[in-house]
Amino acid sequence: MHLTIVNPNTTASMTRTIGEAARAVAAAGTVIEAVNPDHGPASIEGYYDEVYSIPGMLEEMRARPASDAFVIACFDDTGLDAARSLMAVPVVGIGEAAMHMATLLATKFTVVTTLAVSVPALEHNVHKYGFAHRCGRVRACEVPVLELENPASDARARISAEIARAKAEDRAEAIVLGCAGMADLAAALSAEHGLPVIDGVAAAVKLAESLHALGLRTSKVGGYAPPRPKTYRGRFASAAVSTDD
Ligand code: 5HY
Repeated sequence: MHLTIVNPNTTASMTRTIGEAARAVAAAGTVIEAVNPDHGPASIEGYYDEVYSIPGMLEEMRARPASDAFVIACFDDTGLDAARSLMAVPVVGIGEAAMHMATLLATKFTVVTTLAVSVPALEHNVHKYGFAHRCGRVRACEVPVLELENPASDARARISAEIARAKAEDRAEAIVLGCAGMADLAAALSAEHGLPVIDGVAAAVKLAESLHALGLRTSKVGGYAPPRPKTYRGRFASAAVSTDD
């Protein structure tokens, strides 16, 4: 299968880290293409960044009609519903995928994300996905997204310290890493803390492969029905869909 991973921010080095994490778990025969838009925020931290990352992300998907599935590699599941409306093939968000995996392994999990500004949107997703009774807390380790890329930063130590607090205070039985940029830290942190630490990129790749292998596609009955053809004006004119789409 051809699986496209879209990093909705515009930081190519982060897209490379995400692509490597995806290829590390992909099945034989899964071709991974990791891409990011050229325009939009360098990182997504909060609602404002999120909104400006979505048009570029959707354009990257629309430019790849031959892809068998898509993964949105931002833990906020940026524009997930819009992408599922636009695309016929499965679209998996790394946030939702990681939370599903966590509930298969533990009665209670904690999400450890980057900055406090990201927490409300993630708490909203926890409720939206029906995991409010399984997620003890969404915590921020106060490491900016792009600091995850800096080998000299103390990012890993700060994430590890937050995991220790989650075990002690939330009675967390599993940890969900709340940023795509943490993808390469899961195995080491799991070994260090003796519990499952779940990376959403890997979880989403395996779920996308499963949906494809089962021949399952997004329902076009109801909320994810294709966007209706209509006029889009100004700089978004090209976002309009037609009956040929
Ligand atoms: C992410 N931001 O996974 C989110 C994490 C966050 O640019 N990639 C980003 O902090 O919301």
